[in-house]
Amino acid sequence: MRPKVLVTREVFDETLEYLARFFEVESNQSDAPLTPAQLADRLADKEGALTTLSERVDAALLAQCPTLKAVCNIAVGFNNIDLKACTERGVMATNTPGVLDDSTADFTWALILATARRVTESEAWLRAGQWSGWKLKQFLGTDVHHATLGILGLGRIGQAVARRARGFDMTVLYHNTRRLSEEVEKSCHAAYVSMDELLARADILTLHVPYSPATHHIIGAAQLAKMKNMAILINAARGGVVDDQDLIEALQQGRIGGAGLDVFENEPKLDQRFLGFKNVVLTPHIASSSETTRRNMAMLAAENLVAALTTGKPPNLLNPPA
Ligand code: 8YV
Repeated sequence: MRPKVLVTREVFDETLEYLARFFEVESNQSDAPLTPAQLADRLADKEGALTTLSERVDAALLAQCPTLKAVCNIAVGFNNIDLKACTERGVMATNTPGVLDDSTADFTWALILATARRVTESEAWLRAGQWSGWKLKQFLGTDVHHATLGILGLGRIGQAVARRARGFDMTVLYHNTRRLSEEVEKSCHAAYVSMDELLARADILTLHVPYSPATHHIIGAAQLAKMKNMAILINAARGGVVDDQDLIEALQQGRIGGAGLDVFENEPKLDQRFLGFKNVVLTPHIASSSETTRRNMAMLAAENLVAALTTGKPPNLLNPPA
């Protein structure tokens, strides 16, 4: 009998067709997010799962899924998966690195430009029928070209963002837990600085760190206070990397220039006070969402699942001890 697998949210037809060549597939194509109890119920007789960030895979869930061998996330981030619990249960966990770097970097630039040049604010105003004529001082924005871009987390996505900054003749600074090789720095035209220097010098600060206990609220009141008054903060990484409460207070007090946010704490229930700021661009966690990239992410996750259950060696294994 072929192994049974669960696809927890809607995926593309080709993803299901590919999985069906190897497995008996149950898919939640209705796309309604599963409650923890529904997820446990559906996974009770499965060997594998294709998951998304909307499912929490932890010890409590795994205890109810005795046959589960692999959890393959359709995301590069895996903060929804308790890796330690997976390893203890011998459950392989995988993610989808690489395939979304360029699309996420493109979207980071969309947020940078939209925030700095007031794209969504002025569009909403125009759509509301308020444009009565051209004015010299209409929607004065902040220049992106020749500005200083600060990147916190110069990993694959951060590097793709940095490479794009060359076209805007920017100075690029970065901070990481460890400094990168000279070769990488050169290819990104990025200079390593301390966290404090990054905060103090960036005109635009963009975050590209994974979410973990170490990066929880890595940008909070103390960090925001060190930023320039006109600086723009961009977060297309993860909710929780920024302390949203502290960011809202900084915005209320005009202590930073604006923010472009694709991710939030408690998604999708973002703090409603964000909606009141004209200098904030808000998008619903879509940085990787180009048609091609989302298809590639789903297929890579499916390939991980096939490899995990047929060879025990999925290419993007996060917990080799499992
Ligand atoms: C995903 C993301 O679309 O890959 C990630 O970590 O944040 C997004 O690209 C999302 O996590 C879906 O699970």
